[in-house]
Amino acid sequence: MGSLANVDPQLAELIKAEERRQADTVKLIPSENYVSKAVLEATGTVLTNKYSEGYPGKRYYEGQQVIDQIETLAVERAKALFGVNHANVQPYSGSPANLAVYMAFLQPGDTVMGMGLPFGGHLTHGWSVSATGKWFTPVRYGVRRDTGRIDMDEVRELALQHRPKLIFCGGTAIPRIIDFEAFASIAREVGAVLAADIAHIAGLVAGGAHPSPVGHADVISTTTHKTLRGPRGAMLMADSDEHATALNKAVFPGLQGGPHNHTTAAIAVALHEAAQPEFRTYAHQVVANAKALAEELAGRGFDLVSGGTDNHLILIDLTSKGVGGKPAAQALDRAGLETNYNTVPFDPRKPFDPSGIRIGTPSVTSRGMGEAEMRQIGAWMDEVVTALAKGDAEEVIARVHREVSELTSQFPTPGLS
Ligand code: DSN
Repeated sequence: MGSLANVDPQLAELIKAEERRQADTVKLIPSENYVSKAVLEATGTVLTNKYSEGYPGKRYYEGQQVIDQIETLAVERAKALFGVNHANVQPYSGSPANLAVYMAFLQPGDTVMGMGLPFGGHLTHGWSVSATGKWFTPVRYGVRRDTGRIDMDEVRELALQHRPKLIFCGGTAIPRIIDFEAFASIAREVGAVLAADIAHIAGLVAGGAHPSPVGHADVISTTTHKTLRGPRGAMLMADSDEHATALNKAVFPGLQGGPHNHTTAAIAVALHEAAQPEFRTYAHQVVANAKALAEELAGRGFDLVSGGTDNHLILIDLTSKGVGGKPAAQALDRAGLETNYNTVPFDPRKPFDPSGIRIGTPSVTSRGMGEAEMRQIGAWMDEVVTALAKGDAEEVIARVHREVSELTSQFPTPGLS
């Protein structure tokens, strides 16, 4: 930070403040993580100076002697880690990666089927405000009201009725195992391309803590910065040459220009880290922690969508607690517990003032916290939410914040401390 502090002390101080905030907070947002110092270092390198439109061995700019090796390394590591034949590490992030899937296999107006956003899907799976919902014809599946789980019978019925060209499985608020095999069988039956969006669970898949879509999905899309613990970026993977060729053309020149080479390098580092035995331990601990936290919350009367979790994520419907998701998330944040408010299935409230909060354990597990800490976090959440419901939370928030600070001071933040 030396030169940054000299050149732009104002910005340097803001970055320091964010470092302190991240260190002092129990980060429970399930799509976030702490990357290692090595990943951070790779991100902040001279690779940002280089244009490399094209792919290794076939570029539109000279001077690719090193960049080609870096991108090839990232691709080979992705292929080895996930056990796929092809990987593209150039998508700028999850949404552009998913757009590339449309560009590769659909024409404007074609039908796409994905999980509705309020049920746990993603904007780019055909939600109305997204280009994917405006420029394509979306069909949406959800979860059963009684179980909070995806209704595979409904998925099949909708697929048979609408004959989508593309089916997305995966999403942003799904606390249960995704049945890739069942989705693949439906996609085959209707002749659709199956895209598994594993952005949330990529690290769990890599670490053997969630079944893999490989061998079931035609295309696998993922961000690299969630459970996979890499830089902000994305990857597309496929087994067949035909699918891979279509995806590559869609990413470049279809949608993007030059890849962000500093990100590619950091992805390569993250993939190397995820291939180590410690990462398997990490992935399984993420799930064990989420289960412990879910159990604590359920025991304290919290209404968990689907009753619990199989992965890193817990979706809480706060209706029975008498508070909305937004005020709860704001109060928890002031107590040092960072969550995000979220719609829950069949939510009668609006997305910007929904009934739920979404939490997860990737970040706290990266700090080395275990089940005992999860139970403590569950207790704090209960204290804050209960006090908020009674309309008298200030004292509790202040006390919990002090206790949270004590806890976070015992668990170093990877990349920062
Ligand atoms: N914004 C991501 C998440 O929080 O799940 C999805 O794109």
